[in-house]
Amino acid sequence: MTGSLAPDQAARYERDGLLFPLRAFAEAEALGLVARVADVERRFGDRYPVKPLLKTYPIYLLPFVATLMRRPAIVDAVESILGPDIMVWAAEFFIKEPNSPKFVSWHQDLTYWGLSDAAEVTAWVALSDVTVANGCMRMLPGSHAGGIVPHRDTFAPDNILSRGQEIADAVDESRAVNITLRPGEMSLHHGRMFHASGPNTTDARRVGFVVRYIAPSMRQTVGARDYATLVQGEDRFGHFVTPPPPTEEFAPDMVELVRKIAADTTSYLYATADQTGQRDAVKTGM
Ligand SMILES: O=C(O)CCC(=O)C(=O)O
Repeated sequence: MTGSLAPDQAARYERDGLLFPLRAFAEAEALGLVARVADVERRFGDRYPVKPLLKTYPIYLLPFVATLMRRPAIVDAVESILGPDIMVWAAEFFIKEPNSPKFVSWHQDLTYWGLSDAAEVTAWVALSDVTVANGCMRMLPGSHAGGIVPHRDTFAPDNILSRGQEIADAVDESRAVNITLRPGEMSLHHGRMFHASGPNTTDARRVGFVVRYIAPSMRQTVGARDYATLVQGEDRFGHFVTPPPPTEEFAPDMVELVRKIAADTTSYLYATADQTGQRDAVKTGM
């Protein structure tokens, strides 16, 4: 396999379903991005529900995000796992506000995405310092090796996940690893990895830049249409619609496009939801 991971790192990823810490950005750049995200919120917050949009569709609204997801330090590591042809299915800013009770319950990412296979890897890049106290992710090494286990929806108010989904059976947390990261470091995790994260008990924001990379052979099996952007190599399948990259911040036509994408993706993200009333507001706030 090509890419930047050393053979022992690639073997560890295959065995554990996770790998960290790897350097994605310099520390100063990562901290600068925390400020940049806050600046976007300040400038557009009176016109758009910026926070949910940063959580769901920043790659279509902010040119700098469309650039960040192509950074060789990230994509080259992903290449060692997915091979040379790589698309971005989604990217999001995962923010936990200071002293926030918001948490993420134990779940497996691929449970609700309607994708045909497991050729997916998440790069979770810490922009701020990410610690146990501010709600780092916790993962269960090796849990990716089984299938998708049953989940149930809770729609718990403090759960950040779109439907408050959680693994239905008890998770053996005694084996969990805390994914603590310095600004600019990243972890990689498999789409079937059992993972969760706790509240932010500190006075500072916890900010993660999270990119979901897939192989172009993946397909949407539940929704009618799905979206992804080629960031390296070739797409020999054409399974995804590729929107144009954003050329300016929050361009009105791209905001419209995001509304359409949100409507399309809601059909698979909530296809089996126990409650459906909160859908659109939960996803984009629009
Ligand atoms: O950022 C978090 O706390 C959780 C992120 C997560 O669940 C994911 O990236 O799959």
